[in-house]
Amino acid sequence: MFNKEFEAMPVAEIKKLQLERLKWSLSHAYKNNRFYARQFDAAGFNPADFKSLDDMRRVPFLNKQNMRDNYPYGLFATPLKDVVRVHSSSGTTGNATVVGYTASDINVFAEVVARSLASYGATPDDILQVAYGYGLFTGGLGLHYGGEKLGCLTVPISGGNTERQLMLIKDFGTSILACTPSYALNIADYLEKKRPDYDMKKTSLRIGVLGAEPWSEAMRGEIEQRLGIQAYDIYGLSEVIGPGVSSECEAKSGLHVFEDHFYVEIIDPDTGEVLPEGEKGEIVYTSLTKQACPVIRYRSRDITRLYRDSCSCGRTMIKMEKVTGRSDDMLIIRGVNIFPSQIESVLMEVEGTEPHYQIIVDRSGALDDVEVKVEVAEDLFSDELKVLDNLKTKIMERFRNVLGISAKITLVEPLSIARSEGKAIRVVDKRHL
Ligand code: DLL
Repeated sequence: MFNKEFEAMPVAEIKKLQLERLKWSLSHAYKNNRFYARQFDAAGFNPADFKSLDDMRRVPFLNKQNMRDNYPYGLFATPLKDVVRVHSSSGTTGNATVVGYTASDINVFAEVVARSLASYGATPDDILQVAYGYGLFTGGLGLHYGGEKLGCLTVPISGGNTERQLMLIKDFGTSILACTPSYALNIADYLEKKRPDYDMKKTSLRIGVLGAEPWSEAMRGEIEQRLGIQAYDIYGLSEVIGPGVSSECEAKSGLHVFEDHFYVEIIDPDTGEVLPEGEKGEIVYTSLTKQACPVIRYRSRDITRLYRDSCSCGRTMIKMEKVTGRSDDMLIIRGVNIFPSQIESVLMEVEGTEPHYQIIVDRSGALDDVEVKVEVAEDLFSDELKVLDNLKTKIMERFRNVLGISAKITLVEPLSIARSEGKAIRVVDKRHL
């Protein structure tokens, strides 16, 4: 264990610590951030009256829209001079959510990732190849700082370029690969098709640190078998810190939430009612130690269950089940979070398109493919092919630049997308995750 004092703390003590830290975090947000002050006042909640964990029910929720409305720095609770880094999720437009970190927040971030790595059996002897994207996404730098904190030799290769990933695994003697599960499968496909001479089982690679998107037990089995590694789940979200909010251990039976830094509740996504331990619902997060960007009762939209068992690893921290679904329509495409509404607003900015479209997500091989069918204005459709081709390229470029995804664009005739009497079916997800 990287930090036994906390990871194996008796449950009663964890709860005591959480209560103390909640008092601090709630009053920090209230005193130092205008948005929280207004929210709490409107709900008639004063952190000074916060006496027990049950009082959490009186604290108002925070949602993604609140974060967007406060773009970029409106949810910061420290002066900008104390903020040393920002990350961001979902799109590169003004709709993105921006999160800030003080030096102490970065330290906590590195600590929870180091704990995660240690829980898969990583040690300072390991060589960690970080194939999550570096940049505003929390995956690359998050794993990087965690790897260094644990003392691993950390290789900042970032995502993509499979041939180079394979070369470094061999040349550097990489023992741990951190990437999305779909990229891990993509590597397996690549080896099969293009590099039958490369035997991953003969390399030093032994562990996969996989997350940032939902993946099933079946996928785990396939990755482990085809790459000859142990594959572990790492979970997190930028709003709360990034990767390392929770992590599997060698037992592979749920993810321990690092409860000394994050307070978790499960609510009914329709009513907001807190559900008893063990029931499935939406997981809600409150940060306990974050300075720059405290999150208070953040509605993640991720659906899971919380439970305590006596885990064979010795950790006492509560477990969450693998996240397999969301209570909103957010799509995760090759690790990039996208809402259909963002696709719609990109389309609507392009002249010649109609507000009728359908997003089809599928998986060919290991990676996600997106096709967007868009109806084209009547007068354009009868135009020459070149005009339509130009339109297609324009939409594709907008998708790449604004949303960060490559999509196949199919222009279709007016009225050819089925009209529905109720809600339009905007997304057809064929991935069966
Ligand atoms: O995906 C942080 C991360 C990076 C996690 C690298 C793990 C590894 P966001 O881009 O803000 O942050 O996306 C957060 O992704 O609310 C979940 O819906 C989904 N997600 C993240 N990890 C998992 C996982 C990063 N292990 C959103 N299983 C979250 C299922 C996951 N879903």
